[in-house]
Amino acid sequence: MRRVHRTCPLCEATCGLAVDLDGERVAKVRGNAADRFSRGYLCPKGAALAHFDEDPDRLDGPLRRTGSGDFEPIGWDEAFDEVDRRLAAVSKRHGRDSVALYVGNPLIHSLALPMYVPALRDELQTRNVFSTMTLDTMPKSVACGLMFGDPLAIPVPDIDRTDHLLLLGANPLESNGSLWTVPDLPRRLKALRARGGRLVVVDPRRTRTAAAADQHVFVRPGTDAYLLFGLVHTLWAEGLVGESALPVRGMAELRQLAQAFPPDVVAEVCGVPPDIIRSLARELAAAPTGAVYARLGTCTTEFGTLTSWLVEVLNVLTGNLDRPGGAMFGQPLHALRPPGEPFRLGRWRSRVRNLPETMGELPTATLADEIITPGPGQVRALITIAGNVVLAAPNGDRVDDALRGLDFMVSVDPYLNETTRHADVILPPPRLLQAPHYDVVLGMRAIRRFARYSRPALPLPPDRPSEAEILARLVQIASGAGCRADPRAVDESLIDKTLRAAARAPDSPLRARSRAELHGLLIGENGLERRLDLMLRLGPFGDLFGSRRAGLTLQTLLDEPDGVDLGPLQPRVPAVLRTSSGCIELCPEPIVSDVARLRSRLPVLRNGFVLVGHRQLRSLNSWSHNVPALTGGSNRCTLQMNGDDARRLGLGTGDLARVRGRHGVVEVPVELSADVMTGVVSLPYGWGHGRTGARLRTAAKSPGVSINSLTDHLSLDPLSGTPVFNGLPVDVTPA
Ligand SMILES: Nc1nc2c(c(=O)[nH]1)N[C@H]1C(S)=C(S)[C@@H](COP(=O)(O)OP(=O)(O)OC[C@H]3O[C@@H](n4cnc5c(=O)[nH]c(N)nc54)[C@H](O)[C@@H]3O)O[C@H]1N2
Ligand SMILES: Nc1nc2c(c(=O)[nH]1)N[C@H]1C(S)=C(S)[C@@H](COP(=O)(O)OP(=O)(O)OC[C@H]3O[C@@H](n4cnc5c(=O)[nH]c(N)nc54)[C@H](O)[C@@H]3O)O[C@H]1N2
Ligand code: SF4
Ligand SMILES: [Mo]
Repeated sequence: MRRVHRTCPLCEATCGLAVDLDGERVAKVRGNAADRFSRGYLCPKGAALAHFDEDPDRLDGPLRRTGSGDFEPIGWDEAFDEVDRRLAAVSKRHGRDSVALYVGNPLIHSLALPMYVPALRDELQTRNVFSTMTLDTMPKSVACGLMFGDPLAIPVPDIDRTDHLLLLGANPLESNGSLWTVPDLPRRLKALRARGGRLVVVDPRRTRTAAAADQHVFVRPGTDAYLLFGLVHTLWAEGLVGESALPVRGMAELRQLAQAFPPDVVAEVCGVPPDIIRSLARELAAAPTGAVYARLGTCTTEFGTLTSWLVEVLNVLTGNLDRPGGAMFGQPLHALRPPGEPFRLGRWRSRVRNLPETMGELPTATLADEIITPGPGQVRALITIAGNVVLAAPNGDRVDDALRGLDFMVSVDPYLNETTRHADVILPPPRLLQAPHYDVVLGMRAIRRFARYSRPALPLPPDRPSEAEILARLVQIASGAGCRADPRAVDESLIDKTLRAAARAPDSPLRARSRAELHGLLIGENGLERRLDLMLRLGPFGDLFGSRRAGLTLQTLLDEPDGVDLGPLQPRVPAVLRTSSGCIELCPEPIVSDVARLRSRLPVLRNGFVLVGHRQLRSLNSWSHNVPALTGGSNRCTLQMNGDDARRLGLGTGDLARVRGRHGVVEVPVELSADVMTGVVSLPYGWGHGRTGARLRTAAKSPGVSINSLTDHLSLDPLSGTPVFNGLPVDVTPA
């Protein structure tokens, strides 16, 4: 028996776990009480980590699709050979843009993925890059990119020091936070209230988080932008906007824009009484410190970017942006890629629907169009990495059909699932406990300046490549070096590139040092660790190769398996700003134009049902339903609806309802719930496992339906290209 401490890779909370191993098997998973960040917290998914890890349906080697549509096991060399040959053939014949890339959500929980996917993108040189960002976070990135100049500069609520939290469209007591790395949120929320702070939740469902709040406000789905504009309007109308200590531009214009949205006018659209709107604004302004935070339920709506913008506008107007207890910019302990030019939207457009590029990507909602529509630049080959786009994308059934038409598809994924069943080759990463862990991405969203590194808890089986090696070999293939090239060369060349750039920076202490010397100083058992060491040494607290005394290196993290905690966040304006003006832009042009769209829809009130999604505590996107320990109980795919609505339709709990969206229909059992607003129905996201060809034996027993059989690939937030997953009109009848 031995115990290892490591990070849970399943959600954004990044809890520290204590895992007891009996040989190669997990005997017990506990929250690590000694962990400096999560202090012993563990949720049911973390407790089931061993079951994820030991799932017999996880693939233990590469698969190749045969002529008859079955899969056969093949060796790793053969698999990479096939990928090389077939990708090269497509690219040679049809050009670089004919190869597309789709990267899924586990990227943000991985060390290997964020370390190689950017290099893979660079080498592929295709415009057809897609990811979950345009199904999830892009509205935030666009709003913050335009306001702060950097799409990665997304503030997080400083929960441990705040007096007031206004949460919209987020249910962190079940999701454990998103774009907000905050382990042990239940305790932190309790502490907030115990010190006299206030929690207010705005959601069309009375969620677990809403039930734990001081106040829950029902809102009509998709209308938060109106509600928040009502708050902004109130702040000005009641003289609650102070002088900003921050460098801001556009105050007068903002005030002008808000005039069209008085509480009495917006109340009708968002279903929140004007008095409540005014009191939400007053309380936020009166609190000594406070933060507004809005997440998935508000991002994936018709006005997702405007809503995300208004959140930060409120944080600025109430003096809460960038101050302790307010909404603060995260500070990872490692160096990030140097920020480029100030953020710009739409540097190019998608071929078929002319949709704007954001952060170098095109909207995933148009992936199927790019595959289906003939013509120069048509996508004919697809690489998916850690993504289940068939269940994740709007109108997923259309994506499912589109994937059948590809000339070649390769997937890096542990499962043969709804998406990878279309692949010609599947390259499975090893078990979770065979992988190292460091939070490259989530470090940016953490509420403390914290980092933790875990080496693999278990060794790789012989001849099994790590996920880092799989990806490095794909980088080599994409670069034209071929499948036989040494994957370690990728790391060494990236290290070299980073060192050159670091030495070029004005007044860099590395200028006078030889690169060979610096290479020689890096520690680590492999290229991935050496790169991490480099990022830590060059980071804001790094040792700069001895130039900064007691600075961080990988060794510091290796010596502290319970994590290195450098304390709470500190104000970062103006250093964090990348706008060309050097100021916070309150009224960037693309936003102002979109406000006109918001205004023009003001009188529109919908009749009939609208659909929203939700997440479940014991479920993880689309890929946990195969874990027996997490199935059953509350973990079912049902249509939540209000009792009054259900009775009107003659539906009771357990009855089948037929739900019709613009492109598809599903039949699903109803669950009556007083917690859902009238006129709203809600399906959990991530279900719909009943497709032939997948190898998910447990999930297939209770497949549920996919909410994305109902959503619409044409219905997007125009600025970010993100689909309307929430607030979509649907038709509900008894089945
Ligand atoms: N247990 C668990 N945890 C997870 C995941 C999981 O699948 N399971 N997934 C992870 C991922 S990828 C993400 S992105 C995060 C998401 O985490 P959160 O951002 O917390 O999102 P959800 O839990 O989906 O909750 C969204 C809420 O928005 C509400 N909502 C819907 N429409 C509207 C609207 O128009 N306005 C408002 N104000 N509210 C609305 C819904 O009722 C729902 O309660 O969770 C992560 N954590
Ligand atoms: N209608 C509706 N649609 C939604 C949402 C919604 O709320 N409503 N939520 C959206 C959101 S927030 C998100 S993030 C997306 C998620 O979209 P995706 O990321 O495409 O979907 P996931 O279900 O997270 O699938 C993750 C995939 O990665 C694989 N995987 C797991 N771990 C690893 C690993 O370590 N390495 C590799 N290579 N693969 C791994 C899993 O087997 C699975 O195939 O869906 C979006 N779609
Ligand atoms: S909250 Fe998230 S990180 Fe923590 S144990 Fe649960 S799944 Fe893992
Ligand atoms: Mo997500």
